[in-house]
Amino acid sequence: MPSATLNLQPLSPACGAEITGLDLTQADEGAMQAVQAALAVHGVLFFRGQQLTPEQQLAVTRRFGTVLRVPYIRPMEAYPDIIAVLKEADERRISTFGGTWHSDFSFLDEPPALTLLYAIELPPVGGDTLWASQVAAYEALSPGMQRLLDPLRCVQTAWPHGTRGPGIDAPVSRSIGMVRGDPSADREVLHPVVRVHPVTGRRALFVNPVYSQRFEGMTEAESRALLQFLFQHATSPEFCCRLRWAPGTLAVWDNRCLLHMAINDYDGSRRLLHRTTVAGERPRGP
Ligand SMILES: O=C(O)CCC(=O)C(=O)O
Repeated sequence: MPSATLNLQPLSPACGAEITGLDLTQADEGAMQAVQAALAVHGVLFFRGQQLTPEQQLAVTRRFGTVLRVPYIRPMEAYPDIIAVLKEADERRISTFGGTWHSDFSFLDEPPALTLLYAIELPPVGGDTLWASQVAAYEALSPGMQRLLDPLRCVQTAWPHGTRGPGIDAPVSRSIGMVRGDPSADREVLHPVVRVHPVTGRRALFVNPVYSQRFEGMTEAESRALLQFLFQHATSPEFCCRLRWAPGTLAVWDNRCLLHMAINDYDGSRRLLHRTTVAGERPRGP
């Protein structure tokens, strides 16, 4: 199945495309190649109308690569490779999982390449998710700023995740079990500020306000102004797309070249999605 036969609708010029009429549990090798090619172009794909049991989601995840069992968040009891992203209707005025711009688990030595998020139960309105292309963000910078950033590395850590940024005053949803004291999360890892994508070869910004702490060899105070500029620049509206979920929507995104965040605007409603991840490689700079 050549890519021309995918029923694909881009959501914004920078990133995101919706695919209809494809049952991922039945897709043949040719269709999966077309999907991989579309993912390289759009960064995040939205497959409407899927019907996935946890086993089927794991099988679909395996079509994209090796399933990664992530640390730090308690998985579903029966499925150690799936996280239930849940906020209950009675969890009001509380921060939600992924409610600040981030790239998934960028504090790991080898952060996940892809994340698959499958919508099961949604608020009648709200609970959308945003993505921002970090290739577009990098390419919009001046040559002088690109030259400054290209050789830099940044300290990434999951500690003290949740104590900085917009969620600072709010307790994290009780429905998400964070495993504190996990040695793979509670430490510092150095990653390039500009990441070269292993498939496309394109350069992308690779810092985020949840996990990126300071530049290598600099203090937090010295790093702050430039990091703040990058966090703000990286999420400019023209680099973004926004998904309105429906039950049965599966989003697949590439953490190597996108940031994302969940919009926490649906107090009083239950929202449940199942999340799996595909293993990635150690980020490489220019
Ligand atoms: O719930 C969402 O929309 C996004 C959750 C998230 O940030 C994640 O799965 O990494």
